[in-house]
Amino acid sequence: MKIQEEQIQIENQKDLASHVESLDFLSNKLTKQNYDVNAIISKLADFQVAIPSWALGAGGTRFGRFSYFGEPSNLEQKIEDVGIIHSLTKTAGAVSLHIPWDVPEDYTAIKEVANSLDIKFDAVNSNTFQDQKNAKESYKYGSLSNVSQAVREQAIQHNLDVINIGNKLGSKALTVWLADGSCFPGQNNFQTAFQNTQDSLIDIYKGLPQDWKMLIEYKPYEPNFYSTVIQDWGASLMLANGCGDKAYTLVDLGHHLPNSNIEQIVSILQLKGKLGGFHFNDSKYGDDDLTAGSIKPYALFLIFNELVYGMKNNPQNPDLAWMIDASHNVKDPLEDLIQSLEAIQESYAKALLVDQDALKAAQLDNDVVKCQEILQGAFRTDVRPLLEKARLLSGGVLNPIKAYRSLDVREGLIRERGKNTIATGL
Ligand code: LRH
Ligand code: MN
Repeated sequence: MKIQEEQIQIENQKDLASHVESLDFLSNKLTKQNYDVNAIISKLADFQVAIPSWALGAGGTRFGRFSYFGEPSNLEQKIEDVGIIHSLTKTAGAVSLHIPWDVPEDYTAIKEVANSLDIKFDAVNSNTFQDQKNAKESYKYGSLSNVSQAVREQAIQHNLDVINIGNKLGSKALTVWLADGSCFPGQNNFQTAFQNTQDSLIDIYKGLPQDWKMLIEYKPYEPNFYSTVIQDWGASLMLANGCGDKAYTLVDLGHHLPNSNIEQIVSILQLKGKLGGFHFNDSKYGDDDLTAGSIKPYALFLIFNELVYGMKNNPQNPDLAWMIDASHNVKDPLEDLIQSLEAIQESYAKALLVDQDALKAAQLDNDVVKCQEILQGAFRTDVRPLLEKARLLSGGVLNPIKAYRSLDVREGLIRERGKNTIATGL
């Protein structure tokens, strides 16, 4: 399924008048406050977030999985679905593959499909948290940290194979997330597990092409429930420093213990030039992988406020990898991803309205009330007309969810694919 340009035009005609009215009102207000509205809109239009290839079907938990009919049953259909999201939002111009869930059968064909939909290949993800059929070694007791050298070598080779696959697709980064850890006290020697992981990551790092990055993702628990080798940003940072300049920390928003100050973590990683990228989602309790901005929108805004500050003041930190990592138990996967994109863009737009110089001056005056007024003034601004304009200028739709439904996209996918297709992934 491909959404045609004339369908986009017809959908936009429905909302154009109200859009122009609200944009004029907001632009006049912001221009009076010396904001460069067009500069903000072009930053939003340039801001592309990668869609996870493992989140285009219905997710599930150990308690059950409820299918969403018309799911993509191969990589080509997954990229078509990313194409649908991108043609509506114009902010999803990349896909992040997970190996072996998404090994291309025909590289030329898959690159042609992606090119035709203006989709790039972002970071590729290795998977040493599941045993593959006829694999010689098991990852039951860990992979890169495993006490068995044979298991570690199998896991290292898998990561080198993933780099090779990504290289053929034009990807420039490897994301490593390890489930490695323990479920009971005494099960692991923490130092041995950490040192094995460091040595294994260094072996993988040696296979990293010159212009690639290694993104080391941390997580406090699950599937291990007593210790996780790469449990937090500190462990990831130490391992990245142990590898070298091309290794960075990846922040998955759901991978923090309750009430963690993620914006502070993001700020300091940027200061140290070691922030590599994000897995955007939201959560109330654990790694719930819910829609970004659906539970803690102010927290997402505060993270983007630190990112905007960092993008201006921390040239030592590289361009970031922007990716979503979510799982859909009760929503249409494509609608869920569209809502995440909207929340991410909205948080970025609001953060671009923070007068960083005024905030800095208020901080130097210890004028705590004024600091909050500056932040919340930006957060309380309805920036949606700016997002709409960015989409319009990029050839997208003013209201993606409304268009997705009025174009009956899900019904169209079910007509094309039937009701029994299951997408690979979580
Ligand atoms: C682990 C994680 C990691 C992926 C997986 C699909 O919780 O966030 O990024 O490999 O989800
Ligand atoms: Mn993740």
